[in-house]
Amino acid sequence: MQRVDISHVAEHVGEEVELRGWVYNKRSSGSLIFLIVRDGTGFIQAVAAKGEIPDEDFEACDGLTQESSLVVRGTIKADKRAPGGYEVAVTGVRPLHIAEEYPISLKKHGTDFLMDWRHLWLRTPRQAAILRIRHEIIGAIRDFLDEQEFILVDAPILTPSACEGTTTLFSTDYFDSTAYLSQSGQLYMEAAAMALGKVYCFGPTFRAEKSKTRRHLTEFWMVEPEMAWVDLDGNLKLQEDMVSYVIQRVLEERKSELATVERDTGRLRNIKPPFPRISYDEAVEILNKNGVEFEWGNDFGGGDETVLAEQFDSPVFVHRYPTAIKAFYMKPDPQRPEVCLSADLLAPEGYGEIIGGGQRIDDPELLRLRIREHDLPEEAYAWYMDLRKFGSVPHSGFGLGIERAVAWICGLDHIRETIPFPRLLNRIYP
Ligand code: NSS
Repeated sequence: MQRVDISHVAEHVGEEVELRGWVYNKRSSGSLIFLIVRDGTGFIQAVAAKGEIPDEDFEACDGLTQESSLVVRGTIKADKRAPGGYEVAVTGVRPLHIAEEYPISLKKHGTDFLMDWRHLWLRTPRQAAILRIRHEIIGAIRDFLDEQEFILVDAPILTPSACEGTTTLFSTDYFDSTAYLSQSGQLYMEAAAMALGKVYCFGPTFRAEKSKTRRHLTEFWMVEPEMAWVDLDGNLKLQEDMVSYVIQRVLEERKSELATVERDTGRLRNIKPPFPRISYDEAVEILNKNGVEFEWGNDFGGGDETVLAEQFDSPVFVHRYPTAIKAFYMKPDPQRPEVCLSADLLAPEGYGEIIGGGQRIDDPELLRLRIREHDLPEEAYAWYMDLRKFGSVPHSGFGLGIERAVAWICGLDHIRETIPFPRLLNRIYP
């Protein structure tokens, strides 16, 4: 008998097939048992009728509990009333494992409770849909960059130096010395861009964030393109093209998942390049006009980003932040060195910064000065300095936080549902 995935039952109407999966739900009305079976590819109702299947199979069916694993044989029928449009008329059932009492019932639970059972919570339709959308987003980013002839270069996770400031470093013993978990692959991508031109890394990054917010994880995934011979403008162009491509692809390929997470897709549909660009100075004016007390020279908080993003329908770039509040590698604007050639991309609907990036310092003397000003150990950055000693060129890049993008595209309240096993200030289990 042919074994099929639930996602392919439409091709087998009228045939007797075998499905393998888990019991999502069970109801019975005496002589009929209705099972909702899920197999990872979909959900389908399977109906077992007493007298029409062997008694022992009917009894086995009766003994199934929520999340028991099983093999079901039956005939696929098209049925307009059935969710998904198809149903199985059961001809046989073989339980594989009878599940213990399942902690997650189909009623509503609090998020903290569900997070303790995250390893099982992933089985529910909403969580599975989020993971599928995450998969599509990652696939779309990779396809977009590969199509533009970027080369994927893997950055190390254990590093001797900080990229994004020393306050959020996770350190670990490294034999007789100390290593840090990577906050960003950027510095290594700068080396790779000088070797290969256009490159990107995609991997996990770590920050000991003490902030307990809806937007911060301590372990998150980042895609980081880096390009030789590209300035701030070219960098922003790539970002708006990439983000627009990703949105349109998810809208096209993941309609049912977006419906499962109840995403209102109206505002996503209009996202097309170019995105509006405002300077940090203009952003401060907007904040002040909207009654937010904000002084030039500070960094934006989550609330400030929301006010700024609310002024626009699409994501908005904020460029030329004060040099003093940005990372050591940001190139000062030659016209006005107190601001730098950096830009963040703020997502609409209160999702805040999803991309940070900019043009890098290419002058060796200035870079050395900045490393000193930021009190960074020069020895650890000697290799990075070399990139400016041997054929320095203008270059730029950015980092897109995958989880922030997933939260926005799925319309989620909190970043913790965007990653299979979130790592937060107060959570490292499961
Ligand atoms: O600190 S960033 O703004 N920039 C960098 O790390 C650069 N080194 C990237 C580069 O130019 N190659 O972080 C980039 C993005 C940011 O916009 C967020 O989307 C995400 O990384 N990010 C985070 N996501 C989740 N949790 C935390 N804690 C977090 N921190 C940054």
